[in-house]
Amino acid sequence: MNSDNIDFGATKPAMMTIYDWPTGPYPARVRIALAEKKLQSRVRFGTVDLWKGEHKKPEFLAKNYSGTLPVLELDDGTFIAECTAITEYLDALDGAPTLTGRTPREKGLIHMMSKRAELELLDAISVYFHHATPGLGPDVEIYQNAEWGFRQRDKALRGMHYFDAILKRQPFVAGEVFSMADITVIGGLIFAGLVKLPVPAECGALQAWYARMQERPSVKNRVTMSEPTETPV
Ligand code: GTS
Repeated sequence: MNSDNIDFGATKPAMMTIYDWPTGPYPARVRIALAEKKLQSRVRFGTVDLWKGEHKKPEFLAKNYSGTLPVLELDDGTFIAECTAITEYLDALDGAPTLTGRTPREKGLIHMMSKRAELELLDAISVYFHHATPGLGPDVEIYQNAEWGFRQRDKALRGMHYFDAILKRQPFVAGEVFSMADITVIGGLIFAGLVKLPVPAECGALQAWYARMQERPSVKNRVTMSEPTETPV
């Protein structure tokens, strides 16, 4: 049986490995997706210490050329990096996608909004963290450009206003259902919390949506990865 074929009958399903840092905002995206898909029992986790720069060492770069977390390893030794790609893989495993779109229209909207959440929020905060704050420390942050970092911080704040406007008119980031796009914005707001960049007070819809998202077991239990209980709709 290869990694793509899940046999929930007699054959034991193949195990996967996630290399990540348990409290990281990008790792959170994949951890939330795993829990939403109820795949916790199919994965083991390998910790890569960001603060020691383990993600930039040759051993890890052999798994992911980009030197970033998370990375998924399949039981046949295939490595899949990039949160969007990993989420696509996990969502496709059971043949019943719930996070990346059921119809062509849903797929298009979810991918657009998830990419927008990366560009306008999550990746921008990441640049701010790595360039305009001490980031992961002088041994890891070998090049910093504070001006670029502060520009990206301001971009992220504008992004928060954008997503606030979106969430004023619809319950979820890509429309009527919870999706990968919500998970990407959640990753952005987790990172915003870590770098102490609060959601502006006037972004009430974004704040209310985030409070709702934090009630989801997948979000609440992302660090411990304990099994979910009831997931609110
Ligand atoms: N485009 C990548 C993805 O979507 O997977 C970005 C991944 C990413 O930046 N991951 C962070 C990382 O490796 C992990 S965390 O900061 O969220 O924990 N950062 C380390 C670095 O040096 O960029």
